[in-house]
Amino acid sequence: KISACIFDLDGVVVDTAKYHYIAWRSLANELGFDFTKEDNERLKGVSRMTSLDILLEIGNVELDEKTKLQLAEKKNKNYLEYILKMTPDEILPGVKDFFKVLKSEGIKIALGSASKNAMTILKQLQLTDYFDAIVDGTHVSKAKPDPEVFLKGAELLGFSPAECIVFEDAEAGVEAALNGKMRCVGIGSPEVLGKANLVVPGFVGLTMAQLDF
Ligand code: B16
Ligand code: MG
Repeated sequence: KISACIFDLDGVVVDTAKYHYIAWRSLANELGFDFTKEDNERLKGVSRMTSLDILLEIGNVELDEKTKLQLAEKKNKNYLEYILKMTPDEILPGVKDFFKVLKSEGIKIALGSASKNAMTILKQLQLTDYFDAIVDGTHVSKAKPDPEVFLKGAELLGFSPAECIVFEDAEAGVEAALNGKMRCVGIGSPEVLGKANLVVPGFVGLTMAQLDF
């Protein structure tokens, strides 16, 4: 039985990865090295500070904590410029219809995102009201693949992990769901998300019957 669906944000509800990429690449260029789209794949689902560590490792740059915090803030300021221009048109195909189906079936909806900008993004997309519970990067101390973010979502809704299904686009996120003893639908390619109970390319045409696993 499904009582709740918990959604990752970046890569599941909206493609913010492209804006993260622009902002991280601009920081890398300022520091004197290149940052490719492939490099950017490594940052999906990863927290802001860990993303910066990965970026600096790629550029072979070592910095003290204070400078790192300043750079992370600089990147986020740049990223926010793009986020604040987002409109509901950028909601990924099929997501809103799927939310409506869940609502009509009485299934609760929660957010489980690593992003500290999640509230801003949901507001830009005019999706805030669909969520019965929101857990984001400001509420958790342990990053995915730790299940904290999803367990908190389930707890806020008052359901056990077995009653929840998580939707994730990142490998670490799929692992987080499974570590929390939740079922998981991978949004993306089976090569990357093979551990999920079901992998689909997106929400278009996804039916409740498919979630019966
Ligand atoms: P912020 P998700 C994650 O969101 C992104 O996938 C990841 O690339 C990003 O570094 C992280 O949020 C932190 O984002 O800098 O906005 O706090 O996929 O867990 O929704
Ligand atoms: Mg994601």
